[in-house]
Amino acid sequence: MIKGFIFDLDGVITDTAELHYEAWKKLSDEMSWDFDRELNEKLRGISRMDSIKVIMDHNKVTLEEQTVIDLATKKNDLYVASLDHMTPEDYLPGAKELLTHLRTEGFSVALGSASKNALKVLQQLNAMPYFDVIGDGNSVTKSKPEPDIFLYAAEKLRLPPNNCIVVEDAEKGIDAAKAGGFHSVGIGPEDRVGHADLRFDTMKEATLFEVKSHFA
Ligand code: B16
Ligand code: MG
Repeated sequence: MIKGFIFDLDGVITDTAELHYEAWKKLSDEMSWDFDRELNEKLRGISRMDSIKVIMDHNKVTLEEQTVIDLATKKNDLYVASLDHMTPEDYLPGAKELLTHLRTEGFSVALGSASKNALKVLQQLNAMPYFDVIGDGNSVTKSKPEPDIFLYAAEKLRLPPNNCIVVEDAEKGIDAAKAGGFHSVGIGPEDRVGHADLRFDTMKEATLFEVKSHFA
């Protein structure tokens, strides 16, 4: 029986992928690194340090660990500054409706994001009241595709994984949900999240009615 929902943030509640892209692009241009939207797609759902390593591998660059940390921090400063422009108008279509519906129907709801900036994003959106538990990039050390962030959120909700649905837009996020024994809803194309139990192209189609019909 489904009692709880665990939501990824970027790509599910709001589209911060573009802001991450702009910040990584600016850093890459400064470093004369190749970086485009195709490479940006590979960063979906993975941590900041894993992301910079993907970009460096792509460019066949090796640097001392402290330099890598400093560069990732520089990118983060650019990204965090861009979040100041985010407003409660910036939910992905359908996301606010689903969160509101879950509240009125009494489901437990958690966030399970890889981002260390999740609280700031939720505050900009005025989304805090929709969540009983916040799991973010500061809650666990092992990031997706490890299931730790979702297990953390489920434990705080006091629910076993098989009572929870994870809603994710990243391939590695669905991998993490499956590894933890969760039900999963994928948001995005078949070649990215086709391995989820249920898939929608966008959050707009992910209504509580549709989700409940599948998992009933
Ligand atoms: P930060 P999610 C992820 O969030 C993003 O999809 C990913 O692109 C980003 O690198 C990661 O958060 C870390 O973000 O640098 O803010 O800590 O999709 O798991 O909500
Ligand atoms: Mg995501």
